[in-house]
Amino acid sequence: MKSGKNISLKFDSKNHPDIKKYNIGIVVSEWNKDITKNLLSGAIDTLTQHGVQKENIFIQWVPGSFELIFGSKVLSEKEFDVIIAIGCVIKGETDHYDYICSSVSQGIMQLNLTSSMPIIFCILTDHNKQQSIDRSGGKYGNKGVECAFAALQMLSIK
Ligand code: DLZ
Repeated sequence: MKSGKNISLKFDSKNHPDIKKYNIGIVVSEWNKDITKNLLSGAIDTLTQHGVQKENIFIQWVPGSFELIFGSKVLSEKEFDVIIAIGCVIKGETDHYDYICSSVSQGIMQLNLTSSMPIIFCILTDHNKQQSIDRSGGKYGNKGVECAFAALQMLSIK
């Protein structure tokens, strides 16, 4: 498997005895659900395998990636330690892709500046469906797994 950079190497759960206490919010987009559900299960499996309690993971579905911004904002006003925003934007025939990608990346970036918890960007921005399949449990791994590791690493900064 061609894996690229593996951010999981930087996280060692032995150094995080408090991991059982962490509350994690996940906002996930219904659009391209065949892809986002694989990203979601990759994230949940990784979090629980490293000691996060399943009952401490809250999942909020939203219609599309554009709504990840508001969904993340709402969760950022609650008692979570970290939020993961999961989506998949696939390029179509129009400029819609560019507007959604730009809005959601700017929106999540701004929330990271204003809220007291990190919001992890787990949003595929692909040119076609095959690229998304390859990155959601296919030949390039699962971005949901990587983003779960990013979330765990960011907890240690908090
Ligand atoms: C409308 C739309 C389109 C064309 N493509 C995608 C996509 O590839 N991925 C995605 O997550 N959402 C898409 N959407 C839906 C928008 O994100 C949003 O839900 C609607 O524009 C309603 O605000």
